Amino acid sequence: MSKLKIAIQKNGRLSENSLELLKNCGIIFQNGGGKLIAEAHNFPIEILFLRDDDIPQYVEQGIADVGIIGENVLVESQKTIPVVEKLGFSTCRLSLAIPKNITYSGLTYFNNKRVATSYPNILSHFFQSQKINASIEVISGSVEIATGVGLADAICDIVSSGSTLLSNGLKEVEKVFFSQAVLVAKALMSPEKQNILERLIFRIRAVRSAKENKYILLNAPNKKLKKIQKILPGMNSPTILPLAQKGWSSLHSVIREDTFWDVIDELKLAGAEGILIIPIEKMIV
Ligand code: PRT
Ligand code: ZN
Repeated sequence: MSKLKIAIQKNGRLSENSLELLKNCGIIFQNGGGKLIAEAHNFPIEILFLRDDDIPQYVEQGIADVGIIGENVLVESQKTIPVVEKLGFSTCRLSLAIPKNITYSGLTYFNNKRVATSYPNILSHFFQSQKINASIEVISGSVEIATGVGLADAICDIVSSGSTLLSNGLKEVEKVFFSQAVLVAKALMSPEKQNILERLIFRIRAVRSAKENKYILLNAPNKKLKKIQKILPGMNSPTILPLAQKGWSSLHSVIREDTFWDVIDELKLAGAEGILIIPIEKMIV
């Protein structure tokens, strides 16, 4: 029976989340001891541990069938491999930054300037689209020190919290590209592998929906239920069960985690009591 080969980052900012995603999908495998390949015990999948920059090539050449990488690495690689699912973790942006004591006058500031980056393809595409004529200095690491040592007037690098820029005396002035981890797949796959991939994506979606949603239980007097239902943007109509106490009911529903904090006060005002919020293990919609 054929197995789907998935390439994930061996060691770095994508590794932990990639491993956790597979684990939450119920896929069990032995990891560690510097192994480069692991086989899952309970799902037809083989895991290849690679440097993230190598993953697009492995997938393009079909050595791996699918891979998890940042969109920044995918777009920079210029490989035409399709994204089959966005994964929502390792979010970051590629930004232009300049020394913080320089007054920024807008994008034209970059005309005739030297910009250091490890992302020459994304950056030159951006400059072209904005009709900016800058020279790009390609360096592979420690980009944030390039202005300090006189290699460049500005940098274009990955930003997440922004603290690396700050501690290097730089300020973010333009956001060039937004990135998150994505699942990429080779263009042509056997029907058998395609089927495994679809099963994997199904599980990934169930894991992600579960993370984004919470199960909510609350008690309320029957006469207040209508109002409470209006406040709750549940996935379907809520379940309402009578309580032992006459005239009261328990209401169960699913709520998005990010909207919960917005509606909690409203719910209490509307008469909800004993509100419980419970994590969902998996959610099939
Ligand atoms: O060894 P390998 O080649 O596999 O890994 P790598 O060193 O090339 O990449 P790695 O592990 O650093 O990052 C992998 C991916 O994580 C990137 O391609 C991005 O898609 C994503 N990601 C998310 C980040 C960050 N956040 C991030 N903050 N990648 C890098 N950074 C770095 C950035 O380069 C800068 O030095 O963190 C610093 C900025 O962070 P803040 O929080 O101070 O702004
Ligand atoms: Zn890398």
